[in-house]
Amino acid sequence: MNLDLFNTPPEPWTEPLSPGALVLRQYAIAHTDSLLAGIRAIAAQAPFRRMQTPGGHTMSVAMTNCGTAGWITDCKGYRYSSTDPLSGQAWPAMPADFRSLAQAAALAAGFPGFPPDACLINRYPVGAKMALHQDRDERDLTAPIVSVSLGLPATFLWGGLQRSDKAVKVPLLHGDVVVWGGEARLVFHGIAPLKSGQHPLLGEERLNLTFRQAL
Ligand code: MD3
Ligand code: FE
Repeated sequence: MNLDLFNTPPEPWTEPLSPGALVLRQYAIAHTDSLLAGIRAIAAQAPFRRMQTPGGHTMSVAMTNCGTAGWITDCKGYRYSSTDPLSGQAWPAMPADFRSLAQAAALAAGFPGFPPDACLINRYPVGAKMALHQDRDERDLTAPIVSVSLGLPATFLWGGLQRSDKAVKVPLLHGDVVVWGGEARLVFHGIAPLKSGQHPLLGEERLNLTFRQAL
């Protein structure tokens, strides 16, 4: 009989979302402390900032990056840059444990040898959202993207290959990892406005890391 219901953290479990997309529930939970320490150090060098879209809007999500490339947007468009436009300096290096977590998750989802060179870090305060979009600024669209969710829960919107395709809602919780590749790589996706709440470690905030092979 198993009476140890409370002391042992659950093993991660997987939920296929659609062909090419696999949710690894709680896969990052044991790495929470090192991820948060890493993000804190990265943000000390390259602060979170709300970027401008080419259409002239300010994003509700604040962003920073680590790695040899970082995703940016401004009035000139979306792209990867090897330097942080705020400082003119290289982005902070990607911590080795960030890279190995992303690589192990990709392998678990059937994408061996994933070499992420960019990690975009998104910070959502309550009410922040991300409109439906495709990620297509990366050079090699056959490489997957690995995402890690921390803090408050979010409703992920999972659409189709056309912007007009109806989106399915998928809850993403603290510690969940999703690997998006193959047929899922160019699917339209977004995040519904973050609902208010209190996370024991992150308070009124959600963080999301996306690991990419950008260059
Ligand atoms: C599916 N971020 O940064 S993570 C993004 O929670 C982004 O901050 C969301 O969409 C967030 O571009 C969603 C899940 C995600 C990330 C990238 C994808 C899903 C994806 C790329 C292709 C397909
Ligand atoms: Fe995206």
